[in-house]
Amino acid sequence: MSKIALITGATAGIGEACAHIFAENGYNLILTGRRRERLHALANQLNQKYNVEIAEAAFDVRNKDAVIDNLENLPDDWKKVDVLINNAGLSQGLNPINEGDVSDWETMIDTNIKGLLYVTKVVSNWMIKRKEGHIVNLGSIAGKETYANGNVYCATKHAVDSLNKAMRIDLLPHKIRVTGIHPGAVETEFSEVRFKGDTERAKKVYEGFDPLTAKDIADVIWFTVSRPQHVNITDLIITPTAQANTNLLLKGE
Ligand code: NDP
Ligand code: 8X3
Repeated sequence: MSKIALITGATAGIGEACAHIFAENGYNLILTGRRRERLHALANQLNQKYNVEIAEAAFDVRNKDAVIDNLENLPDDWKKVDVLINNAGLSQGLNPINEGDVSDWETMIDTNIKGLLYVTKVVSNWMIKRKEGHIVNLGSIAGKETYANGNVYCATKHAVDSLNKAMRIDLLPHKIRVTGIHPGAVETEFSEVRFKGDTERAKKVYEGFDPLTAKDIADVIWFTVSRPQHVNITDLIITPTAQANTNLLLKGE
């Protein structure tokens, strides 16, 4: 039986790029995200290209009951998940803390922290039964540093960094590998989502330098997962060459 990877947020960006590279390497996939039609289109595309099986589960990671229902209702064979990629996440807004929109804060906290926890609780228990598995958590350079107006997004990614360490400790007895991936600027739909559909503003974020692509990050994730079983890559920060940290990005050279 082929290995299985469950990818949250597979409808765009890094999650979608992971779906491609894992399918290329023969993994059967459980693809999740809210946009059902995108999941379906991706599954069709991968089915045509690769000899793999794909399960689609459209749900919002913020909805605890929907997470549990969708995952627990998968057929038993699909619960033998080898790799969980906790990728679904987003940023909303870029304002000083006193001007922040409380509903944006709640969206980020509910998605990036609570959603990741709901999925992890279900899938880690499946892995524990089999005494194997690998969990990859998408943190961010924003989880290692804090930048102006990034306040709550940075806080959620610091929480992911902490949970990544916690999972490594708590799941150690069960031989589950846990890896934190912390990208800098990756050109995806991320800034479009942050700026709520303002594509002009989003485009400007990536002007004047070569940003990372979703595939750059998916390649690194695949590298961590494809190491021999006794090797765990605990934590990686990946930036564009033009980026030293969250405050120092060389544009227009
Ligand atoms: P995209 O916006 O391109 O993709 C985000 C994915 O997350 C989409 O598939 C989206 O699916 C899914 N998602 C968002 N909210 C929910 C939700 N409530 N329920 C289920 N799925 C959800 O962004 P990226 O690919 O760039 O981001 C992926 C991860 O990488 C995020 O955790 C992000 O914080 C992190 N990251 C991104 C960086 C960047 O510069 N781009 C840098 C560092 C980290 P749908 O809308 O269909 O639900
Ligand atoms: C996304 C990278 O620097 O825009 O996590 O927050 S940043």
